[in-house]
Amino acid sequence: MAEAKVPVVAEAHEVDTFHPPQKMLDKHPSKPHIGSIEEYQQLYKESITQPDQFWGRMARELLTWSTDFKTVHSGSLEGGDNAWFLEGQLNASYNCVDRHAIKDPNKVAIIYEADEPSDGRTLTYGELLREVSKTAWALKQMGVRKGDTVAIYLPMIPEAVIAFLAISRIGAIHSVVFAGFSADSLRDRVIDANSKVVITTDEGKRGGKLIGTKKIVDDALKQCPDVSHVLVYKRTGADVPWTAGRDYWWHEEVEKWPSYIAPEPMNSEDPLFLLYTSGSTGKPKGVMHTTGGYLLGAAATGKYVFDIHDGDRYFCGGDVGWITGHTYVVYAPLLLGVSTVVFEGTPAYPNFARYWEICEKHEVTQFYVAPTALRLLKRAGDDFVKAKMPKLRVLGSVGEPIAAEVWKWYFEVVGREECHIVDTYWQTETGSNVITPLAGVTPTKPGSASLPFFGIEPAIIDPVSGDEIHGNDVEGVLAFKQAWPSMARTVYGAHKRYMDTYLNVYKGYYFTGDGAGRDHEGFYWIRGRVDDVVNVSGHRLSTAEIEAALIEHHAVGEAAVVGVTDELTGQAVNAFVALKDANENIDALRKELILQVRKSIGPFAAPKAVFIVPDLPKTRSGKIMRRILRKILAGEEDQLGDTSTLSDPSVVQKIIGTVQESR
Ligand code: 6R9
Repeated sequence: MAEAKVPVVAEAHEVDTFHPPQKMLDKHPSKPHIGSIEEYQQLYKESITQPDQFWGRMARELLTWSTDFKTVHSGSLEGGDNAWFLEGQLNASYNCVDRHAIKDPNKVAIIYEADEPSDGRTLTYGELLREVSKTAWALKQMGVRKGDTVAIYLPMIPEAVIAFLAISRIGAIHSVVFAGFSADSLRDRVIDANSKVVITTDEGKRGGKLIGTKKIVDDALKQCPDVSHVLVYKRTGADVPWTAGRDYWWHEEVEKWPSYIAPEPMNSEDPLFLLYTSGSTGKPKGVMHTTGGYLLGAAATGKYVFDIHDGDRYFCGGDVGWITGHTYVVYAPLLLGVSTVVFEGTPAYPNFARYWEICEKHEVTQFYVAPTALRLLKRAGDDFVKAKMPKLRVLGSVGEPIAAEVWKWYFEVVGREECHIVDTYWQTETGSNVITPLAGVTPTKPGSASLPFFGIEPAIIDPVSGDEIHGNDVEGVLAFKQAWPSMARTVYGAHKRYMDTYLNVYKGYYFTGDGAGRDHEGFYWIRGRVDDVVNVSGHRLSTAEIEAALIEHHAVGEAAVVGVTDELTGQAVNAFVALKDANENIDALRKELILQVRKSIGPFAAPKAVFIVPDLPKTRSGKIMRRILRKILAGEEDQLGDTSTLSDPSVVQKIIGTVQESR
């Protein structure tokens, strides 16, 4: 194998380089797991040149196996058949719960911070084991067997975590659908994953508002004849419609069962979960993660990126409906046996101090959130950041690039220069952080995700030639050269799509879909997606999916959706729509189209602006030129380039007119 390129580390004298603050090290309960950047470089080198040795050791150190593995890794990126820890057997819920409950059943596992600040509670590891077991029995009783898929449509309550672990305890596969998705989206995901059981609540409660989760499930299931049971947790006590023989109350079911059920030993490569994510085509992909490799990625990044130590209280503000919640609300902290905060509310309720009050109240040690929330809180003003957070050591950022001024606000105002900022780059498909600083170790530059995690060998590729660009100070698209344990194994039911999206684009590499630069010191700077994916408030959306939703409206002939820069949400969705018939009431129609997207996908995907135009800019072969629309929205009409290849170049002026009129 080729000599590993160990990233060069920034010199101390550079103005824009921040080192782990001394005050963070002073308040550390012991010391960071990794002693120095040199130690990181040494371990990194081992992880790339001797991955089997490195990951074999990590897997035995961080996870408990009921049967040890013999083969660390097999398969290749070309073949798309990567497998880790073959012959090994383990159970996710045993690793997250039992092994800690046996040691200290009274240790707090879950800190539930309810929407109303006064309503929370805590669950110990002992209680979690009992709850998970009872729920696992209830699911078994409903006919769920090893290998079956169970859908979760739940708000951020402890029962969501219990559901994850109960499902994995009996060897079933969880498929979580974010509780902000519409009935149509839920239906599609339930059908695609073949889920037989759905777990939900009567209602959800978020930011003082009620969400009719059960009603949405009822709507979705009208077209899901294969769902036999719905398990409903009573969150608010609202009166909800009931389908006898299909719907069961959580509290009534679980109380029938014993407080222990043995965990099912699973093969390392057995699927642990599916999580649907958006790509460049209209149909969401069911990204599949397997047991051993995924759990190892979660545990290893929890330990080294966030520097989690025994006794820590970890607070990730992500929702369990997205990958960030899967890996960093549930798996990483529980695998490492610390307390995880499950927060039901929003950063703005009852006011903008909520996050920091939670950090103070529960003596949070690591806090992790998306820049979109930080932008909102920065704008609300520093007066809201009054809470005392003396235990806080690590502040994480995830989901989108963080602007330097937001980074600095996080560091100075929230962290009081006593915390290490970790800007963690990763994806649903990577399972866990892949380019990221290690807390207490890696020097950081605001806006850069810094250096690769263990086992990740980044490559910058020239998108035109498809060749890797070596050396520093280079720009291109980001790919990885080597397989890593927590990488997605397939797209459920569509392995060819998996190959074509990630592994066949550049042979021998995993393609991320992001543009990136590597600076003169080997630090990585993520530039954003190069495909038709937009990132709104850290939510990953497909423009094609939104277009498909718009076209469902009877009045729409054609639609084109683009992402535009937005101060608050990072990017915002803008839609251009050409009508079948010009005689429509434009204002009413705009509202209907926004509703259409809310209904087809969910409120978070709703376009911020809808432009009704006579036609879309298309090439003679009919391909929509979204690039031109982006330029017009950015006010760069003078940089449209050659428009003579359009089938009707005159539409451009008309679109410019419509956009300008609306401003
Ligand atoms: C974890 C998550 C993945 C996409 C990814 C990239 C963007 C994530 C980032 C970041 C810049 C970071 N992204 N982390 N961009 N800096 N630290 O968000 O997963 O929802 O699958 O989105 O998010 O564009 O490709 P997912």
